[in-house]
Amino acid sequence: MNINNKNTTSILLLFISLFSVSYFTQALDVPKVSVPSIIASDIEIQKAYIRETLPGNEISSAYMTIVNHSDKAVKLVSISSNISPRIEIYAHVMENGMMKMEQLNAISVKANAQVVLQPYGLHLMIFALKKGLKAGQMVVLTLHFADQQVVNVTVPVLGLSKQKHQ
Ligand SMILES: [Cu+2]
Repeated sequence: MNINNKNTTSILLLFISLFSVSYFTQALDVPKVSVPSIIASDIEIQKAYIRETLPGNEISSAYMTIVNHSDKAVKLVSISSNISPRIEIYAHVMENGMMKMEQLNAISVKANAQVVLQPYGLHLMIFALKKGLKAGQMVVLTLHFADQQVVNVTVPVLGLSKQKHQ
């Protein structure tokens, strides 16, 4: 999936989603800890967050920007965490005018480039949560890349429950 070809609409969506994230970050009761960007080797994870779950809901989603500072492409192939046995990569695609979710095997990030995981775009689905996720909680996600690189990122849970996932 080539997400470097951004058209005006996707740039607008990106702007709106960045705006919403900072709006929610300010408006909601997010813990006053600074969340540093995690740098392991040449891969940097920025602006990561996970959605709070609604009561009784075992599904959430996670968003972040994956920055590749190296001059080789990197590929995110799997994600693990102690909160869930099943975290998968999805994209939203338009099909006959309908937005659909489609599972992907990996996310490639070109050399010296970045890929944004965001609402209505690429994202991680977290299934079969062992416990509900509450705003303010911190969750460790382990990102496994194709070249054996592993990046652990500590991600805040944000209270975005006013937005439905799909
Ligand atoms: Cu999804």
